Amino acid sequence: MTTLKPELQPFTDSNNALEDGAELKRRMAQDGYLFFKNLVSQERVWETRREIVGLLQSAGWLKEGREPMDVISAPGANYVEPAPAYMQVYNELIKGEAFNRLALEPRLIQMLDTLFGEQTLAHSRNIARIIFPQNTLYTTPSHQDYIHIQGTMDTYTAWMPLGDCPKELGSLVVLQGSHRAGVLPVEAAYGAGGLGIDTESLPYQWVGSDFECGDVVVFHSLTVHKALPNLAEEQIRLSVDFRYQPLSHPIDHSSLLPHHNKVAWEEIYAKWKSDDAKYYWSDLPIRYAGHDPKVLEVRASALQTKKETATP
Ligand SMILES: O=C(O)CCC(=O)C(=O)O
Repeated sequence: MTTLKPELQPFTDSNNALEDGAELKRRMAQDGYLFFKNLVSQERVWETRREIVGLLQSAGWLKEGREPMDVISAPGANYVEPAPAYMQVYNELIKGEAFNRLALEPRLIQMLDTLFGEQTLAHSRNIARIIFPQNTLYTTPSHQDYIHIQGTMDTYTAWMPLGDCPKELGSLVVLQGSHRAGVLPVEAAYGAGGLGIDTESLPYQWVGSDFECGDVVVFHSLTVHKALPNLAEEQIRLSVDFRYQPLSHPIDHSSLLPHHNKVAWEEIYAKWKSDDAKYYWSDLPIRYAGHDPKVLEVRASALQTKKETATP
């Protein structure tokens, strides 16, 4: 008899293992993810939201007469990465001091040091998402980050919304245990990354929960994950995704470049109020990785699937 898998189960909260490296490792090895309530300073998350909201407001993307921090989209506004209009705002966004500093939040780094049992290397290619409502075609498809990030497979993504994010606003969900399946085949798809995995026949369970401000999910580079569609009437979903690895492992050089590599670090840092977080990786003993032939092969075969529905 086939047992039907329920669509979505809640994340397991790992706050009770924060001080226990062996237990964090065990859970990560078993489930491919760790979820924490209120790990990151809500004040810092809110500061980052405010920084980004200011840009969206100046760009005319927010509805007039509404509280800007509610991030209500202006009628007809609908922008998707990497369209030029989106990139114009995004290339300003990645200069944000609060945004970049959020990736170095002490409690998050401390948890990662405990998980790794050594110093964490935070990738400096920090990413934010501005996901408009009612644009579900571009919902982030099921994928593994390793295909995009490479370097060591022991790379972990921390995903957090910049405020409360119920599932209906398009939060992130992960396919529990799927990192054990190895590098999976991909095909062209709409949404972030442009490559999707067919998860229909995979024997794993989707897990995900409503996020409150300060909550974070951290997952392995081979863990399949996707976003839920933003089904809100008018609200934009704002979130960030940052990546980390043990310092002793090799990294792909692109992970230390600004996202999309269109803005130089000097431009990013030009208006920052303090210097201590600038080029924080420059004195670290970094090892660089070569390309993984398996990733190149999987990407090449995805090109053959490029069809009408593929991301432009
Ligand atoms: O936030 C999203 O829609 C995509 C995030 C993602 O895929 C990631 O963090 O790897």
